[in-house]
Amino acid sequence: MAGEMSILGSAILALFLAGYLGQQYLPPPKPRVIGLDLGTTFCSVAVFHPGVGDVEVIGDQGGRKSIPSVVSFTATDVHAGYEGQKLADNNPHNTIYDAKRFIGKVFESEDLERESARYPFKVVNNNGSAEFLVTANGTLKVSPEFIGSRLLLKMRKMAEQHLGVPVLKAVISVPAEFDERQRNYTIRAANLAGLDILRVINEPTAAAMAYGLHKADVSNVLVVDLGGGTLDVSLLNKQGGMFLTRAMAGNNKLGGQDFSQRLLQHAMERIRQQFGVPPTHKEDIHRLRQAVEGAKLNLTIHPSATLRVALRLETGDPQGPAKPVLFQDLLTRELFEELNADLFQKILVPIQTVLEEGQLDRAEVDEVVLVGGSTRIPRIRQLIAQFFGKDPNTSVDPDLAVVTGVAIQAGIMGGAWPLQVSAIEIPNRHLHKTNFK
Ligand SMILES: *[C@@H]1O[C@H](CO)[C@@H](O)[C@H](O)[C@H]1NC(C)=O
Ligand SMILES: *[C@@H]1O[C@H](CO)[C@@H](O)[C@H](O)[C@H]1NC(C)=O
Ligand SMILES: *[C@@H]1O[C@H](CO)[C@@H](O)[C@H](O)[C@H]1NC(C)=O
Ligand SMILES: *[C@@H]1O[C@H](CO)[C@@H](O)[C@H](O)[C@H]1NC(C)=O
Ligand SMILES: CC(=O)N[C@H]1CO[C@H](CO)[C@@H](O)[C@@H]1O
Repeated sequence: MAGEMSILGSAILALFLAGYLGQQYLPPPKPRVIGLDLGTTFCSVAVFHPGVGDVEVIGDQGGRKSIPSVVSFTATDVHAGYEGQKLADNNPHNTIYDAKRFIGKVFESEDLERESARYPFKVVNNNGSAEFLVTANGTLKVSPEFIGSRLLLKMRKMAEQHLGVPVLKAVISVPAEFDERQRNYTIRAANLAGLDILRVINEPTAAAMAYGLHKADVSNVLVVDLGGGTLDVSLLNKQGGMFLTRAMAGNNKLGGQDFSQRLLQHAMERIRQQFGVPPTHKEDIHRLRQAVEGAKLNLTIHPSATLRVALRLETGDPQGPAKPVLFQDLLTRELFEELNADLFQKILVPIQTVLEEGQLDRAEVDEVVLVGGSTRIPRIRQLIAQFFGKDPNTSVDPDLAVVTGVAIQAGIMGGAWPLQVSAIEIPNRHLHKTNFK
């Protein structure tokens, strides 16, 4: 009997050992918790692979690592991401973007009217909450969280297709300034997409985690997030494994599109100088705008870029045909920096404010983290480096820093091995964001 027991015991032990050893050679388990960045203009989804300890950002059908935060309604379907954006020109009244600016927010009716005037689609007031009026398959009112849910559903499907397993759980990021209601409505958007949210994490905290700062020996982290239209600066203080947002400031009217606008104005003036008249055709201005956007991106890598755009100019004779011309102009990085010098300086204003409010000297900031595509601009990096007297952390793609950090948090929540310190946040209930215009 004792012998049998010991044989059985050995067998169990052998099985256990085989299982333990086998684990190291078997493919690691598929991640079951995804990390989501539901941005104002772009969204991304990523997972943490426990085996290799790497974050993988998941692409769409075209392999693109972010999708535009755009949802377009037609009579037969709802299109999210690039498919939605493609419809924007032909279906402007039913193509909703910037929904994040409305989610879970309570508006005074005048504020909402002012906001809605900025958009080609109709925003209506439902007892203080914003709703979008869509006329595709009949007329319907859709909520900002419904728009969010379509984007989240699209990303959930991208993840399921890529991983080959069903995905039901996620971690999601929100701006540090979001109040409890805005957080709740963001969770509701995820629930509508069939996702259970295990944790909501602040965007600047996620960016800090992307750099491994939750594990590093740092106490003060300053996060500069400069996107297409807004600048957000947050001062984080780490105590043990906890991130506390000490101060926030920003400028909700400063971003990449303002820098492009300066370049566009310059190009218009050059056209007037070369041909005597500025372009007036809508399509010409559209193409010029695209060329300028391309040149701006090139100037972050190269010292110069050439604008080359075919235009049809109206030369004064109202009956005469438009004159086809080829506009060519060399742009230098130096010129781009001159045109935007005053705007670039404005970036330092909220940085100074968070330091004052956090009662911290600039020398006490341990790490500076850059988020958002516009922080690729060399002059902006240089200004920030000069201000702090040290280089900012730039090794993570600034467009993917937030989703990378959210995926790390998702990996921790999913019980990924090796276990890591989780970034717990202290709620910033009484903190207010200072905004500059
Ligand atoms: C159009 O609306 C009707 C009524 O609300 C609904 O039953 C139908 O499923 C909708 N069709 C599509 C394609 O969304
Ligand atoms: C409108 O909102 C107020 C305050 O949030 C609430 O008390 C009231 O019940 C709401 N009315 C309707 C019709 O939903
Ligand atoms: C947010 O959701 C929680 C949990 O469902 C609830 O207790 C709380 O009252 C909600 N807060 C707001 C402001 O909606
Ligand atoms: C930007 O760079 C690419 C590749 O170097 C080039 O094909 C394109 O024409 C450039 N665009 C501008 C506006 O300089
Ligand atoms: C240039 C710079 O500051 N690099 C830092 C980025 O963050 C890591 C921590 O993960 C530091 O070790 C680097 O020195």
